[in-house]
Amino acid sequence: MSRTIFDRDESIEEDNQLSQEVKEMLISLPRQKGWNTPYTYLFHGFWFNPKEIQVLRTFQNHFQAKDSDVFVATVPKSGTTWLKALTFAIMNRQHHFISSKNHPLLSFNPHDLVPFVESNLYDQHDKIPDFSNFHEPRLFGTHIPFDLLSNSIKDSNCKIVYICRNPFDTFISSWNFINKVEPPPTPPLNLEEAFEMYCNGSFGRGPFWKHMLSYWNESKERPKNVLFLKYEDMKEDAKFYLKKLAEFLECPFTLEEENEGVIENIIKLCSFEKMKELEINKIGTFQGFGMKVDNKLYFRKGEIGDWINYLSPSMVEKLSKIIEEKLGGSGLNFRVK
Ligand code: PAP
Repeated sequence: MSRTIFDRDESIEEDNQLSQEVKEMLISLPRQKGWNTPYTYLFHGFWFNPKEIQVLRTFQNHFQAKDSDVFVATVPKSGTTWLKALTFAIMNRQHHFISSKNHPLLSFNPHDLVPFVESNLYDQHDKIPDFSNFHEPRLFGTHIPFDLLSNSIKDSNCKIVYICRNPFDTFISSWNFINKVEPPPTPPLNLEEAFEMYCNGSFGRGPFWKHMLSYWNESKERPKNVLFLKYEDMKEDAKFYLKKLAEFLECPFTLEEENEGVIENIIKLCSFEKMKELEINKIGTFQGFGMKVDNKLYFRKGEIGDWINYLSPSMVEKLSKIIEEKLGGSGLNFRVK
């Protein structure tokens, strides 16, 4: 049912970045208070701010997938930057030798090398991106849940690598991040308020459990097209998962490469410690999702279990119950420490 004139979201009425179609659609969508906008809206089961819905519509309507495309997909703060770096390094190792002093990952942030389709490419509703100078296979990033990807992607043979992370660390990483971006939420979003939003699904491309399940289920149905990885597994045995990733991308490491230490060199090049110390990641900035972000914010601690320093016992109990209720029985579980 449409809202009355007294329930208007005035912030969208004068927003010329929103098309008339999206403005009209928003009137009838369920909504609640957003963390960076007056309202966040429930669009096909997921919570987005108005600009994100606009971008999604433009992307869904116009993106033409190619069978050779590769997507790195994530819930924010699950290891996106790391997986973008690893995937870029693996896919481009014939042109960009891993041990080269000029490797692009030494002078660019992974988000500059692997653009987000929704924020860097389809961020204007009246302008369609030009892909003519993209090399193939094209490599993109996205935070869009599988269900909302364009049909063109779902119908194609392209490959999607998904990484997720235990929800405790994902939440703490997100909360630390969003209070430091430009513009920051005003007033700052406190931990308790953000936690309630995370638990009800409206924070961090949520509900997080639906986001994860959308890719988890697809990876079971179409394992040749969707590879499902976990941050904690990658931390524990990066070599094993790098080999798996390269095989999935149909560019497996040769015996010669293995003997030359190429896998170890990729792990080192993309390690948290190495990337954090690069000049570009100390002083550079990234523009995306309507925010200006200092690259250094993408490299905070890179640990498993930092949530222990933030969450109260009752918060842990509440989130554990949600995880059990929403993901129990799916076969998807996490190491949290
Ligand atoms: P995004 O979704 O906004 O791109 P994303 O890269 O997924 O962010 O998340 C950042 C987290 O990954 C940070 O976690 P933390 O807040 O718990 O510290 C960051 O430290 C971690 N991270 C970034 N790069 C790496 C890396 N090379 N290896 C391991 N973890 C990393």
